[in-house]
Amino acid sequence: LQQKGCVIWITGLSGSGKSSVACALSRGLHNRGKLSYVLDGDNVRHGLNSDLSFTAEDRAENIRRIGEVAKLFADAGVICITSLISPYRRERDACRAMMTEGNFIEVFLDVPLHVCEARDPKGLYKLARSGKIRGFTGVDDPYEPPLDYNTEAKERLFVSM
Ligand code: GGZ
Repeated sequence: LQQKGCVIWITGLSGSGKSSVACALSRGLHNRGKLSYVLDGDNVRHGLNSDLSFTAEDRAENIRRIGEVAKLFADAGVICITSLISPYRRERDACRAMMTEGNFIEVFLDVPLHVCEARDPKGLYKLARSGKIRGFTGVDDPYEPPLDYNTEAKERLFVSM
């Protein structure tokens, strides 16, 4: 396998399109003969992270574990694409710090809350607004966007979709 592994870390609100972008990216890489693997927060929460809730502590642990697994994939030469909200800057930075410089690419899907909320693919925002779900990211739980992200790269990603 002539390929250097890395982590492409996609972060953003629920409904911002993380899973879709991850899937499209993985397909694009496959078409170019590159081996990739998607770690999706929602999926991993059914298995490895089924013991975790959405408290701040458990979200931090969710991010940490997915970071560790992503590093294993990258060490094995795979392009590991993660798609979880990962709302905390500190935990995302800790994942970056585990990796060799340049092998961790953070991609922020900068989609305004009102757009995510209008999409509401699973009806979760509606439940959060009516108080049936508490601690929903963007509604009554925090999301910390990356600082100093490269808007040019954001546009490139947008164009290539
Ligand atoms: C945010 C929640 C919540 C709460 C359930 N807050 O859009 P989805 O539905 O399919 O993906 C979301 C997913 C978030 O899990 P993550 O592992 O990505 O989150 S984190 O990184 O913060 O640990 C959403 C659904 O689970 N979901 N309850 N309270 N999203």
